[in-house]
Amino acid sequence: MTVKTALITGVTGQDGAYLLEFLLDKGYRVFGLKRRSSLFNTGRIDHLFSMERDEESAFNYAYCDMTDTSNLIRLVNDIQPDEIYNLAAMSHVRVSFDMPEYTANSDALGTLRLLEAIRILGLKDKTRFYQASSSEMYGNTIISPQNERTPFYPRSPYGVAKLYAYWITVNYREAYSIHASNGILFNHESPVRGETFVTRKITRALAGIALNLQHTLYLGNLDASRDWGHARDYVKAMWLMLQQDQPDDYVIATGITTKVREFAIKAFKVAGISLDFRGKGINEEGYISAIDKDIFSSLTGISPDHLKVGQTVIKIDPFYFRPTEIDLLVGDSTKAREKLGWKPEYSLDEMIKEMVISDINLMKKEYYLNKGGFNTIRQVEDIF
Ligand code: NAP
Ligand code: G4F
Repeated sequence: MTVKTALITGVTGQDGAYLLEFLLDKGYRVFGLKRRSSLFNTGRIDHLFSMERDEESAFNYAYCDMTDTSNLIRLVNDIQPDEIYNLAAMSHVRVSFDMPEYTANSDALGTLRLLEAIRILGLKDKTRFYQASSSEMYGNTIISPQNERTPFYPRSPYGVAKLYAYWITVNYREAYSIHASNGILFNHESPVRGETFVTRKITRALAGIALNLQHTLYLGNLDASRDWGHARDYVKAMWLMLQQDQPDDYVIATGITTKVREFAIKAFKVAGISLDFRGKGINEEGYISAIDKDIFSSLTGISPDHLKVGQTVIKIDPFYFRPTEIDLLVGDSTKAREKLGWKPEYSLDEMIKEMVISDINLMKKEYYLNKGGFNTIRQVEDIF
């Protein structure tokens, strides 16, 4: 049996880590592209990398940036991949308002550079291409739920850059017959989600509050609704798209949308803390309305004596509002379910529980490693 070779850009990110594990399980040889950074940035994938120098490893990585055309072409030529999964991106919507040009360069032109590599190197009949497109492209659409035929109306520099990447992928498919597919993925999360996305920010802050290491979680728009799935389910859909005879574009979503406020209520509930909300607008706050001591103690290993009913734990900080917001996203993944046979396995509640337990365990470890120094715990409100 011939072993397939895959190239993953963004292998150090959330999806890169889950996809790498998935492809290695399937017997692939995988090359991951990672950026040079002054600190280790491979925490999500270290367990998959062989530490033995003389061992023929199924997973190798090379340094590359999506803005570095010559290096991308050289690497695609060296690796001659059967499949490319283009996951690398400046993926934070709020940050894209601060770094619009860089976002366009890496997310939009970066995709073009990879497609050009396939074309210039004459790999169109060998290399299949997956583009990490995003539900952010739907933006302000009034149509709900969104499917493959819903018109796009992006609302951020990130969404606009992703829209270019989407269309250039379609164009290279039609113009040069490259097997290139777009996965239009709705939000997907996990215990290794970046700490500044709202779900992980909530579960991480909850862990801090439960362990008496943090007092308040500052959030932006509590009314935004998102269709949240689990990254482990979503990387399977990426692979399925590249196994089809014909390339195509697919929406990947759960079909269920939930407000940020509701996500926070569900997360705190896992730790036995009931949350309620009072006040309006920027004065709205989340407070503890009840505590189930048994659930709390069995999860954290400590008593909840430091928490009081009535105590405010969530406040609004307008800093987290976006110049243009997307109020509601919910996807219709009928096409993927029918053509790919894909469906999500995780429920939202299962995913939230996994994230909360993971963050409580992680924070306990971090706390003890830091010998209890309060200031050494990174405060989530200090970052986006
Ligand atoms: P993520 O955790 O932010 O990972 C992004 C990856 O891209 C990281 O490995 C990052 O490297 C790398 N990267 C960023 N800029 C780069 C550059 N200029 N050159 C090379 N590498 C670069 O994102 P994710 O959640 O895994 O998402 C994966 C992809 O799917 C992204 O393209 C994202 O836009 C898209 N997407 C995500 C979702 C979602 O809900 N998660 C939904 C739809 C689409 P470092 O580790 O060094 O930062
Ligand atoms: O978690 P978020 O930052 O994710 P967002 O903006 O939906 O983008 C994510 O999903 C996209 C798919 O649709 C991906 F393409 C993209 O790469 C990324 O993975 O914010 C979700 C919602 C927003 O409406 C935001 O305004 O939560 C709201 N929110 C409220 N308070 C907050 C906060 N978001 C963040 N990051 N931080 C807050 O304090």
